[in-house]
Amino acid sequence: PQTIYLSDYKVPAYLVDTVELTFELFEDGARVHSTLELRRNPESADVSAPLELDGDSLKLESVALDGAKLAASDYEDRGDQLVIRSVPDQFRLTVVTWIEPQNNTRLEGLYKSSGMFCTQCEAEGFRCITFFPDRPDVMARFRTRIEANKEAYPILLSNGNDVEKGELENGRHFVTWEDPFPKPCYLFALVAGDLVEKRDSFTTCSGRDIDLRMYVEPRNAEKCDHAMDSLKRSMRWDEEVYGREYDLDIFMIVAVDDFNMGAMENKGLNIFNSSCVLASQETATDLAFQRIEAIVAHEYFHNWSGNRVTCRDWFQLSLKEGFTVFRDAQFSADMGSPTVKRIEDVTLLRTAQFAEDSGPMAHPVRPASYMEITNFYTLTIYEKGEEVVRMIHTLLGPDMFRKGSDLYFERHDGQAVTTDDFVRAMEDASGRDLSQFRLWYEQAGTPVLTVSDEFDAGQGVYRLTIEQSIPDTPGQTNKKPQHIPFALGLLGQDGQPLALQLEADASESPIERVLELTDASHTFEFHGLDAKPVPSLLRHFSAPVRVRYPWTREQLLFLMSHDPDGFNRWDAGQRLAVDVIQSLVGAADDAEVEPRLIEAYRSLVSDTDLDQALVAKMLQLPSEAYLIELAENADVPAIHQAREAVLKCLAHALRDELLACYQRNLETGAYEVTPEAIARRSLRNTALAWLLMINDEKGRTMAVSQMNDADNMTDRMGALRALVNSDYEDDRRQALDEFYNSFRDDPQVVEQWFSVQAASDRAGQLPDIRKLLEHPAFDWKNPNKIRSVVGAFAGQNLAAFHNPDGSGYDFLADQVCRLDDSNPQIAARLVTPLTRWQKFAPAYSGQMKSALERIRDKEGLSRDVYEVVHKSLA
Ligand code: HT7
Ligand code: ZN
Repeated sequence: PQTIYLSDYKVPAYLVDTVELTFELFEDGARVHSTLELRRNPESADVSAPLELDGDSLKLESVALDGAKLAASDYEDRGDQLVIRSVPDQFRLTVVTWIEPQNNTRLEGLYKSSGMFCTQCEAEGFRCITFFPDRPDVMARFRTRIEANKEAYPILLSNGNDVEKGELENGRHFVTWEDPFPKPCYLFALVAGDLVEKRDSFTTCSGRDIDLRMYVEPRNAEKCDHAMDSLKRSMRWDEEVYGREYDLDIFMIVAVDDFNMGAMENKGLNIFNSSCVLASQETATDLAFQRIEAIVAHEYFHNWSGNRVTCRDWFQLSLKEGFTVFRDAQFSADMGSPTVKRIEDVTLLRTAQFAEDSGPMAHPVRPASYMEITNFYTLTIYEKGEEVVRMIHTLLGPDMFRKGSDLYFERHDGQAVTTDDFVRAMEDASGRDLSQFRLWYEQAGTPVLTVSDEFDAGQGVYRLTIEQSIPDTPGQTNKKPQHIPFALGLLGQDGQPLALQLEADASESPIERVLELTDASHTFEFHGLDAKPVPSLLRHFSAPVRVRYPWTREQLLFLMSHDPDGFNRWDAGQRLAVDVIQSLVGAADDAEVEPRLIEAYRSLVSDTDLDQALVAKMLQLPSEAYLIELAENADVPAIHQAREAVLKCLAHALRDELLACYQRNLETGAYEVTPEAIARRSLRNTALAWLLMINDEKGRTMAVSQMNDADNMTDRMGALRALVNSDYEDDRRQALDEFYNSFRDDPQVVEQWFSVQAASDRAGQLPDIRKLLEHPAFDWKNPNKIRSVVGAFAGQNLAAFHNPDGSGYDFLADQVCRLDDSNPQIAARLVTPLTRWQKFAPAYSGQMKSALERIRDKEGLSRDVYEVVHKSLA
């Protein structure tokens, strides 16, 4: 496959002003008539360039130029391109293609899901519908007519406003949609199906009434309220916090079961994976409720950060994704607890993005090259991209940041731009120089900050030295120092925050500062101190970096109970738990667990004064995935064992407190999705899980009755998960059977049922996983089912996946090869756990590498999987 380079970017040779599409939808395929008004781009240097339109899996039926049908010799159909050498400066081109949505298992372009037609065009799916300059810097106005059988497809949707509808012969009907906003073709969408409509409305800040509509399969009609409420909250928030008003008269959301990712921000017609939009108290967990709110917000926010201002090319993907993730994170923080939201985001970043950034697929937030763009919808583009925007926010402060975002939207409305344009708007609005900061977009790898300190008692000066280095990543060495905002505070021996008096800035002594690191090494001197303070470093995780500081366990325990920054309190607890678990890896079974850790957890479980949502987070031990990320030559079964030993030791020692915690947090009133209620459910389900880890009989009785009596999925799933992860085999089997029988008709719940087993080292050994793949509810064409079994096994059931006999790796390689033909995007994502082979102890890494080599040698390997596997083996 060919590599595409950012440095080769050229403006498009032709622009498209308008697109008129007619879709004739049938059971055995679809005919697409496309009429484009094209003209040469005056900005293109190539004045005699042929017209080249992208295509993929299209059957070309005819081509006409300004109404005259072209002979086959007038154009060249290369399969992936339609080339017409001789065209006037301005012309109308009509192309008719035949496609087969019913056979489209890649789920790119137009495809069928549960009997409905739907589309996914980002990044390069539009070329699977018709020949077109499929690149985001070609923006056109779309008019779309959809024709289909009325009984089977009563609902026909596309972007914009419906301007015409009517009956046709043979029981068919049509609807025409017009989108007044020019857009790139990746934002095009079409849906046709037998769907129920849920309506609501929203009055914008300028008094316009927007028609809000959700379309779902009839069986999901009662699962729309949460998404609709989330949408209205998002619309209001974007007006209040960013001054962004919605622009069309209609905003539509459609739920589809078969979808490669979470959702898609098509203009005025967002399409969602059912699992990311449908919720009811009985079927969705708190986590799902929160995720739905965040994703609905994310897609809605794209209307400005992505649609009104879009990307010039796909190297700029983080322009829209990083900024929009930042916006949705701010929104979620405002809707719930900012500290808890930050903890969740940093957990993901440190566990998964740091792993990506130190692995063979490491790439900058603005990559310089790619083979297959769908491989670049990564944690680096999204999550690290968010952190980069967050750092700009930290450096500029909220008011200047808002000025910068206003300027960005005003300056670039209707344009396709670059990350550099974004940074320039921030600079121009604030007067700050962000030239060094731009390196965050260019250099891959997670910076390492090595911190050392000393106290000069004679002068009362505390000296803090911070050195930065950025590790080599594929294709990048000898990196330059980056501009890093480093928030910190100092605590006195009594736990009180100290005034931070820097010599250079003696007039001010705040208790928290954001230091700006720009050189390879800095030393900061804090004056006026009586004794050596305890540093609280990188508060709020003010930059996506690793901090190395020789923490003592005393310091961490101190910070855990005194740091006024909730995030750093949690982080101190995590560091302490990591230290304790690491010290037990490979140790004897009866090795002592740090008693001070047990006492710290005892205070936490019994603490009713601290924010209970924070307590619930602090009680979670660092995950196996995070422990692996921190390790060199990771031995997963040994890490698993050490972590479990700590967990069991805590559960034994704190049994009484856990029982009390469970009782204290039992629900009394009606089910609510508020931060307080979520924290209560989290605490009692953590208590339950721990009690079952030690086969506590009382815990077992509580779990069985909670499983039967729960009025919501969080509690039912909490009890099921606890039983599944216990040694009570009969209860486990019975609970799983009962759960399945109660929810067998609900695909979103069945997915949860699959993943709770696949992720469990008790219920998800390889023979169990194979049985799940044979289960009647499993479907190889449905990405959610694949993720809930194969993805959960390889990504969460780490001890089973890393079975020393290599069977887990072979299994994954088999599934990747199997999926490579039908859905290469999903296949390429599933490979991820194998790509990290160099992280593991030799007994594992050799076998992981062999599994990758076997995938590499598969005949007809897709470009998607080829890129991931070859880069991993390079
Ligand atoms: N912008 C959307 C990206 C997306 C996507 C990309 C590749 C293949 C399938 C896809 N479905 C959606 C999602 C988002 O970030 O909002
Ligand atoms: Zn997005």
